[in-house]
Amino acid sequence: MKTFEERLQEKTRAAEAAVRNYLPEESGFQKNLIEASNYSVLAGGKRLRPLIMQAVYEAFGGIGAGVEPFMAGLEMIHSSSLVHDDLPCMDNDEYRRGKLTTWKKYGYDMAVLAGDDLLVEAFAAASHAMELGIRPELVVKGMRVLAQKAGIFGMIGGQSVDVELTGKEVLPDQLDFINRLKTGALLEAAMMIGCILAGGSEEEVKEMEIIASRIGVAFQIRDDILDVTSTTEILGKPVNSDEKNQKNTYVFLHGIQEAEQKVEEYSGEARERLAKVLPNDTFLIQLVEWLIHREK
Ligand code: GRG
Repeated sequence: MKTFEERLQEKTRAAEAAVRNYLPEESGFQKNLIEASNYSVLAGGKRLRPLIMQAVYEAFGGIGAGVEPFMAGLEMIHSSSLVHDDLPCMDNDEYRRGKLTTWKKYGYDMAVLAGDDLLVEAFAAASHAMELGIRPELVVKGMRVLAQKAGIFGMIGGQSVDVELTGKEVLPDQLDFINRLKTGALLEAAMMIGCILAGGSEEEVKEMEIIASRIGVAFQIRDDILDVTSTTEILGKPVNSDEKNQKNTYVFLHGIQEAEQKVEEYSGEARERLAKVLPNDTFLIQLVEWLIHREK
């Protein structure tokens, strides 16, 4: 019997391979832009979103490679958000994952274009699911969720409120909204799409959305805690970045102790719901536990 760590490593490797499979060749007059895009995706990263998508797909009985194009697409969208998040007009960060951020390495202009490129190439990648045996109506459904969770009702919408409220007083409801959309929405996409492509019912997809939203908020609060308790060496990016950027975080509003309690509360609810909807799956429950106790 494999340990959780062995299964996690195996699934991370599978996610890594799926992502690499859909990256374009670096050639042509636009080679520099393609290099900048690929650099952003290949700079490291835990590959959480694609590995969660695949784990949910398998937990709902999905088999085969049909989920892989969506795994790659989702990771491209995640990478595009990190590229834009690091830009001088946003967080103005020079390091991520222990490497220079895309704009520091390729310039502000190329980084804006790389973020745009990854955002649209994600949908081109996802469309390949049709050739890999996923029914066309499920591919369209998956692509709709991908767009909705990335767009104004998802990650980009959450980021816009975060940007507007930076340096201003924020209400607890507003902060929850930001965390749920900015960070939670892509995790919702991961779990919902895994379920959709495996042929899950409307109710099951809805339940995945709720579970992922709780995991997403817990994940973001853990991120905020790490920003004040970890080190640059471990995180691969500057610590105390939220304070520098006058970011409203759960830690800033409520303190570390309450933030820790909130992480436990949200992740506990996610674990309970998972145990009900997927009683035979232990990996996802262990993954939630690992995610919220992660050190980077
Ligand atoms: C792409 C048009 C376009 C806009 C982007 C900047 C932006 C809009 C959104 C920001 C969203 C964001 C960066 C949220 C933070 C989410 C978060 C906690 C990311 C860290 O995720 P990990 O830990 O990172 O999975 P790794 O490095 O492991 O991939």
